[in-house]
Parts: sequence; structure tokens; C-alpha cells
Amino acid sequence: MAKEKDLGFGTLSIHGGQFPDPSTGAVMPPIYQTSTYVQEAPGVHKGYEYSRTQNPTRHALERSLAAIEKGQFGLAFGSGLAAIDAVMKLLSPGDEVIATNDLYGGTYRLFTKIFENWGLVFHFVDLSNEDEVKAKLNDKTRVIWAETPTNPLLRIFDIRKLATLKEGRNLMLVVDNTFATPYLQTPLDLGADIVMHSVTKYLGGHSDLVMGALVVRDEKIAQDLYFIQNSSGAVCGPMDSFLALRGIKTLHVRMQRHCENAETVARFLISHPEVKKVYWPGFPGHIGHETANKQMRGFGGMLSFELKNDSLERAFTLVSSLKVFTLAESLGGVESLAGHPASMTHAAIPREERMKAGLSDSLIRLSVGLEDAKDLVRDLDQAIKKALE
Ligand code: P1T
Repeated sequence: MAKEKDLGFGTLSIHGGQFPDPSTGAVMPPIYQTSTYVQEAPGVHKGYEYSRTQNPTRHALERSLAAIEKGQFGLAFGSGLAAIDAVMKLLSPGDEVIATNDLYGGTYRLFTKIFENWGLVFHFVDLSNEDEVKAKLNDKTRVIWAETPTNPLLRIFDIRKLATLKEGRNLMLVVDNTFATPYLQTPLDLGADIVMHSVTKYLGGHSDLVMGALVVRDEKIAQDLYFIQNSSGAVCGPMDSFLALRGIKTLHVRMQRHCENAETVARFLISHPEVKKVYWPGFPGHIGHETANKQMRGFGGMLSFELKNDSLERAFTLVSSLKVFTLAESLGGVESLAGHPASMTHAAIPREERMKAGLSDSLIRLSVGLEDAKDLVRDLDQAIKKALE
């Protein structure tokens, strides 16, 4: 086959880092449901000793993750938060992190409730405001943590520009690529050092697993992360690895449809007389729209919106009245989901901080799935009517 760097994304999703199982020729890697491996004599084995350290099914997934993100090394974890936890363990007490102020509530909770206690210092800023970022940058800054698009306001940050801040500093740029997926952007190509995923979302794609991943190019960072992965032990199991690998094989096809459906829903909402604001990176005027145009290969399947005369009660009525969309946490599966970030996915962020970041109590977030777009639009239309009754 051609060198992986010359392959298109669809081909990479299906074949990247994959080969038939050496023992049987199975085209899909078997689910190696084993905790341990025979040794002929102490230390004499086939490269596998214990499944926290190495597992062939997880390895097949990790090679696929590295291939689709244009990295050299992939590492899979038991959840997205476990992957973030591993990155933070690269740091030492006193080190500082500059993170976007619009980010997944669980990430904020991990940073402020666990790692602040261990002596790490976090600054939450608007990463699109260079002055704000530079004001927090100092000799102790070790990580810039960017979600782009952000959860839940879909803000877009210029990864290339953020990467220039590393010059002359001992600083890593980490991009949480969960919302975009490598189908839409490959942060390592733009200067990021670590790409992080909640594989639970688009990569898995079917709402049937919880998993996280990291992808890097630098061998030293990879070795440090492998050490943490094995020492802390937050790995994913072989069955979930198999499911994630199966999900990735259709990522390009699913993402295309997610993008198309989200655009149809976004355009319906923006033209609805009762809708005040739609947060979707495809609209001119959206924060980072110009950057999205050059940095991304589409605008993704996520959007958020607020009603005119909005209130908590109206938002609750709306999300509870949906029939095709499911009211649930998470995103990125084939089925459309609706959520109320202030009370669900972002409840761990104090209200005052949410307000500062622009996350209102009435914001509704949609993960637009792969159903027929007309059914999604009709469902939203009837739920908006209910909310206004
Ligand atoms: O849920 P987990 O696999 O641990 O991943 C955490 C995580 C990290 N980063 C982003 C951008 C995320 O959206 C998430 C998880 N988010 C949700 C569960 C949600 O509904 O937003």
C-alpha cells in the first residue's frame, strides 16, 4: 500500500496502522480478552506480558488513532478524563496551565478540584484574546489547553497562532479535538504537541462506550505518557478497543452527514422568529468563523442556541418536549441528542464562571445525529412551540 502520509482520510480511517491478525489472518483484530500472556521463561514472551501494559486489540486501536491524527504514537485510556488526567501528570507542583474559559465541565472540575490541590495553577481565559493569554504567560506556564471548537459555545481558536506562543518556552500546546475529529482538523499539523479525544463521542460514534485518547509525534512525550498510562493504569479494555476501532472505520462518512445535518438545523434555527442566537461556526460573525474557514474542513455536528425571551423554564420545556432528539449528556453518536449545559454537562462550573464565559442558563446544546434532517427540524419546531405555550 502507499505510504500512510499519501493516503486520503477515508482510506486512513479504515486501514491506518492496521494489518491482518498475524496468528489467524483475521481482518479485524480479535478481541484479546485476556489479562495476561504466557512466558516461556521469565522475561521470554511475544511482546505482551500483562494487559494493563500491552494488549493487541488496544494496540490496533492506538495505531489507528495515531494514523488518523497524523501522529506517531497513540494512547488509549478508560475515558476522556483519564486521558486528560495523564497529561496533567506530566506536570509538577507549581507548574501553570492556561486553559480556555469555555470548556467541558468535567475538564474544569478535574483541573480545579483535583489538580489545583496538587499544586498546579490554572488560568481560564478567552484563548481568542491574545492579550489575555499573554498576560497569564510566564516562565512557569507548561501547558496551553485548547478545546476548539469549544464545548458548548463552539468558539474556534487559531491553533497555528497559539502554537507560536511556544517559541523559546518549555511549553506544550494540547488540543482537545473531540468536537472536530481529525476528519475536520489535525492539530498536530498546525503545531500542537498533544491531541486529546473523548473517544466516547465521534470516534466511537455509536454511544456504546466511554474512552479517551492521546496522540503525539514527539517520542519523549510519548514515552512519558506511556509510563503514566501503565503506572496509573487508566486503560480501556479490549472489547471497547474493538468497538472504537469499528467506529473509526466509518468516521469520514458519519462526519460528512453530521456536518450536513447540523448546517440544515442551524439554518432552520437562525431563521426561526423565536430564536435569539445560534452558536454554529459556519455563520459569519460567529467567534472564530474566519479561522474555522481556514483551519477546519467543515463546521461539525454540534451547535447551541437560545430562545428569544429565554428562561430556564422555557429551555427545560423545550428539551423535555423533543421526540426525535434524546435529552441526554454526551454527543457525537448516530442519534441526535439535546442537552442543557448549565444543569447537565457544565453544572460543575460555578455559575459566575459560566456567565463570564458567556454560557447562559437558557443555552440549549444539540448534537445533531444522522437521522433525516427534515425530521430533526420538525421535531425542533414542535418543541419550540411547546416552550412558548
Ligand atoms: O466523558 P469522557 O469520555 O471522560 O470525556 C470527557 C470530555 C472531554 N472533552 C470534551 C470536549 C468533552 O466533551 C468530554 C465529555 N463531554 C460530555 C460528556 C458532554 O456531554 O459534553
